[in-house]
Amino acid sequence: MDGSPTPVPPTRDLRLVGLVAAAGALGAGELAGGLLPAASSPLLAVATAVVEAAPPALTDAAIDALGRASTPLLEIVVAATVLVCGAWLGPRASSAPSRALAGVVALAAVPPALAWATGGPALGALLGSAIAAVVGLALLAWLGRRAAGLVGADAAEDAPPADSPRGLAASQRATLARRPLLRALGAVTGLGALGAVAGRWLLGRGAVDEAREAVRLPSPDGDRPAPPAGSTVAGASPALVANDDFYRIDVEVRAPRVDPATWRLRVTGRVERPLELTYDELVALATDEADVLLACVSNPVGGDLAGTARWQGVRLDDLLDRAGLAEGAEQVLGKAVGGFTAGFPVAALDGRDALVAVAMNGEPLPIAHGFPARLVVPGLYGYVSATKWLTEIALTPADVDGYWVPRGWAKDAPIKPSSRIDVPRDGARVDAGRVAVAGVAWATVGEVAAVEVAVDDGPWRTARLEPSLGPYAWRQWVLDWDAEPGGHTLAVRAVGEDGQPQTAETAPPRPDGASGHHTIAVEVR
Ligand SMILES: Nc1nc2c(c(=O)[nH]1)N[C@H]1C(S)=C(S)[C@@H](COP(=O)(O)O)O[C@H]1N2
Ligand SMILES: [Mo]
Repeated sequence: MDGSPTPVPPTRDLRLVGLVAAAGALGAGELAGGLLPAASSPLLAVATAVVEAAPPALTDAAIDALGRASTPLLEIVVAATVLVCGAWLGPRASSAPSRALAGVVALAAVPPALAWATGGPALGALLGSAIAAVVGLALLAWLGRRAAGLVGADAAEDAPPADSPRGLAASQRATLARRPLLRALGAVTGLGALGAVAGRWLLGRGAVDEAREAVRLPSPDGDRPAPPAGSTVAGASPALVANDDFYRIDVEVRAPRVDPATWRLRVTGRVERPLELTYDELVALATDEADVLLACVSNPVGGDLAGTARWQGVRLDDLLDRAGLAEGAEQVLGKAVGGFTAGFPVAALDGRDALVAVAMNGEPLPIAHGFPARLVVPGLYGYVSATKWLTEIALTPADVDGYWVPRGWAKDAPIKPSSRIDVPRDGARVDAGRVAVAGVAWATVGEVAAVEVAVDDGPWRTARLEPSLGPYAWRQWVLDWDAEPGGHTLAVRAVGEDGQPQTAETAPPRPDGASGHHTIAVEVR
C-alpha cells in the first residue's frame, strides 16, 4: 500500500455485502443443523420458538388462513429478517466495525435465547448460531475488502487487457473494479443457498426413511370391508383419504424424524405396571384395524381439515389393561417426541376402537402423520387425542392440561356431527337438469343414519348413502338434483343414529368446534 486512505465503497455495495454475508451465514447455519448432530438450524429454532410463544389468536388465524403452509412461511419471514439485518450491518462493518461485531453477536444470540425461553434445543441452537455468526463475520470482512477493491489478484485479473486503450473513463474503471465483487457476491449467494438446501436435505434424509420403508406390518385380525375405490362422484371425497391427500395439522415446524431403533413407547403415571415397548414389540402387537375419522377442531363448517383413514395398531384399552389403571387415572395424556401433549378422559374409552396406530392405509405411518406411532381416538378432535410422534402415554388426574387447553381451547372436545357438500363447489356454475350433489357426513361416534339436503330453504330431501365403513368413519352421500335455471342455495345436514339432525346453530371453531349447516350457492344455466 502506498499510504493512501482506504477507499470507502458506496453504501449500496456495502448493503449488498451485508445482505450476502447474511445469506452465507444462514446457509452455514442450515448446513450445520443438517450435518452436525449436536447443532440445530438457527432458523428452525427461531420458527419453533415463535410458534410456541405466539398468542393463540395468531396461531388460530395462521392455521385458518394457511394451514400447514404457515410454518414454512414463518421460516421465510425469519430468514428475510436476517437478510435485512445483514443489509443494515454491511455499511456499519466498515464505518464502525466493533458495533457491527456487536450486532452480529446480538443476532446470533437470538436463536439460542428463544429456544431456551421456550424449552427448545438451546445448546444446539447456540452451536448452529455460533457457526453461522463466524461464517457471517468472515464473509463480511472478505466481501468488504473486495468491495473496497483491496483484493489484488482478482482485480488484476479483471484489469483491461494490454491492448486496450489506456486511461479508461472513471465510470468504466468503476464498473471493472466492481466485477470481482459481484462475482464474489454471486458465489457466496450460490454457496449459501446450496448450504441451506443441503442442510435441509440432510435433516430430512436417511436412516429414518430407510427404517420406515423396511417395516413389515403384521396382517391385521379380521376383515375390514374393502373400501369403495375412489369417490362415487368426480370431485367428491373418497371413503378413505389417501395418505398424500390427508390433511395435516401440527405445531412442529418440522416433522420430527424419530429413529424407531431407539424409540420407546412408555405407559406411565397412574398405572400399576408401567410399560415400555420397543417399536418391534409394538408392531408385533399391532393387529387391530379400524376406519376412523380424524377431525381438526379448527375445521370450519364445510372445511377440509377432516378425513377418514384405515388405521392399524394395537387397541389402547388392551394396552391400558396390561398396564393396569391405578387410583387417580382419570385422563390419557399422549406425549409427543417434540413435547406436544393431548389429553382426554379415560372414560372416553368406552369400547370404541381407539388405537395406538403404527400404520395408515396399509403403510407404516407417514412421517408427517406421526411415524413411528400415534394415537387415534374415534369421536374426539385431534388436538385432545391424536398425538403424533407418540412417545409416552401418561395416565394422569383430570386437571393436567394438554398443549392447546391453556391456549383457550376446550378441555373436552367431542367431534361435532357435521356434513359437507363437496360437489358442486360453492359458487359453481352448472348446467340445468340432473346434477349430482355429493359429499361426506359424520357423527361423533355411531352411524350416520341419514343425510338431507335442502334446496333454497325448501323441505329436507333424503340423500342416498354409500356403504358404511362403520361407526367411526365418515359416510359418503349423493343426491340427484333436478336443477332449474337461476341462482340456488344448497344446504346439508346429517342425522345421527338417534334420529337427531345436526344442529343448525352456528358456532365458530373456537373453543370446541364449529357447527351449523354447510350451505353453498350455485348458478344453474
Ligand atoms: N405431536 C403432535 N401431534 C398432534 C398435533 C401436534 O401439533 N403435534 N396436532 C393434533 C391436531 S390439532 C390434529 S387435528 C391432528 C392432525 O393429524 P394429521 O396431521 O395426521 O391429520 O394431530 C394431532 N396430533
Ligand atoms: Mo387440530
